[in-house]
Amino acid sequence: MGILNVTPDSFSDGGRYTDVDTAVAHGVDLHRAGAHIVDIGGESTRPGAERVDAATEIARVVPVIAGLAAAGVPMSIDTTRAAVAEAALAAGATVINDVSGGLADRAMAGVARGAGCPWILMHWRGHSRDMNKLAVYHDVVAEVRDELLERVDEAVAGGVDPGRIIIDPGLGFAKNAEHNWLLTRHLDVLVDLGFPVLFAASRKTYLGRLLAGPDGSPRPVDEREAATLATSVLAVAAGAWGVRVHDVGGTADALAVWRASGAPRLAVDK
Ligand code: PMM
Repeated sequence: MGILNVTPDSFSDGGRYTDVDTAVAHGVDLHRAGAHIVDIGGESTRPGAERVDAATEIARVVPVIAGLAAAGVPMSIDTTRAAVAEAALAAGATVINDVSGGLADRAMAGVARGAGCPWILMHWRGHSRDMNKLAVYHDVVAEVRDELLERVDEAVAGGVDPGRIIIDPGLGFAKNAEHNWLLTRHLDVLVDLGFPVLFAASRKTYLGRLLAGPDGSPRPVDEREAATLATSVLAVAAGAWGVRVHDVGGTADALAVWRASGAPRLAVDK
């Protein structure tokens, strides 16, 4: 899954693709580089981000989705709002990527049911403004698993086909670096639930901290690519269904190496 944020303020690509033609051209490039899905977002979810209204989000994403649909590019809409998802699906997106797992807008289940489309349910505890103080767990892996299963149960109770549900641990969303590493190490716990698992570590803050310079300053966002590739290979080797990344070409190359090696799924200690 290739990332295309049409926002002025996303942490990595914010501000780069606010012009429709540039955004469409980049989406086509991501698809050509090997993305099976291009994920279009119109609201930044970086920690501390302020919200925009639904009309602004729709105005940002719909022209880009229409342009990419005309070019034959498969897309997901990265939104927590049912109205935005509906507008995006009408414009040509075919997957809902909901970082709130249906919690932010209870009308989302109806949209997913009505469209019969895949719905990515990410683990989430609250909007970006508040999420750092929600990063409190006794056992992050078990709690993320159980809270994701609650989201799945509610979606299915709302009439959504379980065969259309994809789950995601939500790295960095109400999670600190240690939580992210534990979820990576024990990704098999989510994989074993039987739903496809999406893993989205690309360029996130905890990688910048891991690679901090001698003065303690985090590695800049655009110098976290090699680390991102390593997380993607680890995730796919652990059974992830997909990875959500900025550098699609590099990821495709890294995964080609993993496939050619014939390496078995990683044996993770339980
Ligand atoms: N992370 C971001 C945005 N959307 N969607 C899913 N399913 N999982 C994620 O972890 C996720 C997401 C934030 O990263 P960005 O600013 O690079 O888009």
